[in-house]
Amino acid sequence: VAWSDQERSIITSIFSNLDYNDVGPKALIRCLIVYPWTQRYFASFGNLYNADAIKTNPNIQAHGTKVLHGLDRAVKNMDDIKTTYAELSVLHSEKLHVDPDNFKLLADCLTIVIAAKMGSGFTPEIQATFQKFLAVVVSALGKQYH
Ligand code: HEG
Repeated sequence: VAWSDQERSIITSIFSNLDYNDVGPKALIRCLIVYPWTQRYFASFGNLYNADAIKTNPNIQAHGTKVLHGLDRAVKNMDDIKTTYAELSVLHSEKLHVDPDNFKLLADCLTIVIAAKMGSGFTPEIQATFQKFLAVVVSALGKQYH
């Protein structure tokens, strides 16, 4: 995947202005509520009984922040995202048995949360770059499935 200087600066700028503790949980919470079948992987996280329970579950909040920080590795290694995520892909495939279709769902929820935060600053050009970045991440996370 080739990245222009403009795309690199857009991605760096989005992540350097990100409130991880707010955006990470919001994206994961949205994914679990909008696509309830994604809840099945979090059975050990406690009460996910309804939207309120999901929103206030501290394990979900902590995990949302952790997943968002997981994207830092892609930001720092934009030229080799596939290798960067090889191990994480194996973990999601062989240990967690997460259906890889779900990566796209979480990525879309993250885009929506960031769009809502950036408002009119989330221009079509910025959306194009952000979605390209997430598409590469989603593909890399799915690479070790067979
Ligand atoms: Mg995954 C663990 C990142 C999507 C379910 N996820 C993790 C971990 C990271 C991560 C960094 C911790 C790994 C470790 O402990 O070594 N996850 C990550 C990214 C993305 C993603 C970057 C996509 C953008 N994860 C994802 C999706 C699901 C899921 C879509 C399920 C719907 N992840 C999952 C579970 C765990 C992790 C169940 C283990 C949680 C735990 O038991 O603590």
